[in-house]
Amino acid sequence: MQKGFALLLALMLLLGLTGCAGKQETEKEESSIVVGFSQLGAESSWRIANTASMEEAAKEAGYGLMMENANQKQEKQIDAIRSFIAYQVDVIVFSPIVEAGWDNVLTEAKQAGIPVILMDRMIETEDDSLYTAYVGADFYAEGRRAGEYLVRKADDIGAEKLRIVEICGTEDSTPMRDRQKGFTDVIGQDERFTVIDSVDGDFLRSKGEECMRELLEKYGRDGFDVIYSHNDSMTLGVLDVLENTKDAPKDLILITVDGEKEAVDALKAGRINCVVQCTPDLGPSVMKLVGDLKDGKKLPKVYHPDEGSFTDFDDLTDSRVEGF
Ligand code: GYE
Repeated sequence: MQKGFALLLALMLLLGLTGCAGKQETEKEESSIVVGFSQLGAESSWRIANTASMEEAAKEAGYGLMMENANQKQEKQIDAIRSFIAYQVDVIVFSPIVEAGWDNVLTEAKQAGIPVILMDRMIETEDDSLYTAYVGADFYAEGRRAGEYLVRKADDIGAEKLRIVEICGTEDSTPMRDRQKGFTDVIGQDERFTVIDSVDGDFLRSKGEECMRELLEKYGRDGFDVIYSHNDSMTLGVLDVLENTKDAPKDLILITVDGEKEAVDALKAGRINCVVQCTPDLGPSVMKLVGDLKDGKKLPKVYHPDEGSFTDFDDLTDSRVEGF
């Protein structure tokens, strides 16, 4: 009874949030499942595509989706999760902006008997029972792929010494930590490579641009040979600077992660050297797990999509070389 009332409230909120018209209203009312989804922000094309993937997959599955966007604020995500608990949604899905600081709110969800699926990013906790499953990329493997590309490139051009600058994603987030670690684990033992600086670009194009300006000022045109950037948005910011700088460095090796269309096009145009893929299309896998939960199935604790990379060693005219 209480749950039914909560569901009704949840649907009212959902309709209020999305401004749905009559037909959709009927569709949602028929749905027996409501998913509360806390998205962390809208910082990149990856994130925007990820939000769309969640919305489409929920619609396809016939589930109600209550979505709150936290605009990059952890407190807002915590508030959203609390409101989902109050509404007694059936499942909570969220993409944690950083790894630490979730134990309290997730304990509240657990006590309310609401399963939690982590989507895209991981949390740091001693208690694995606070989430039912994780759906998202293997960021460590992505970092390794970036490093492996660089080793191959250095072999290919016969480089003896390469100075690397790393532009990092949001501090203390899973992709930032693991993309860094995977990369360093591959190149760390090889004397040809030195990471001379690691700067914070917060996954934003505007910050990527700012970082690049500062790096050029600090090290000069010939002060570094490689940029390893943790996402495409920041890389595109770097390219904006290169395009508008007279006397810009010429043979910079640019390695990026995500695989959005603009970055893959830049790879094809010879302006980027390597794009490590990270798919934002996680909605269908998440909704599949929601369905499995509803059917009482046991979920795998971790699900990673298959991913690869596109590089200047590939045949870039192949139609499979495509961005999202
Ligand atoms: O690479 C970046 C986004 O968590 C995988 O977040 C995601 C990352 C993605 O802002 O573009």
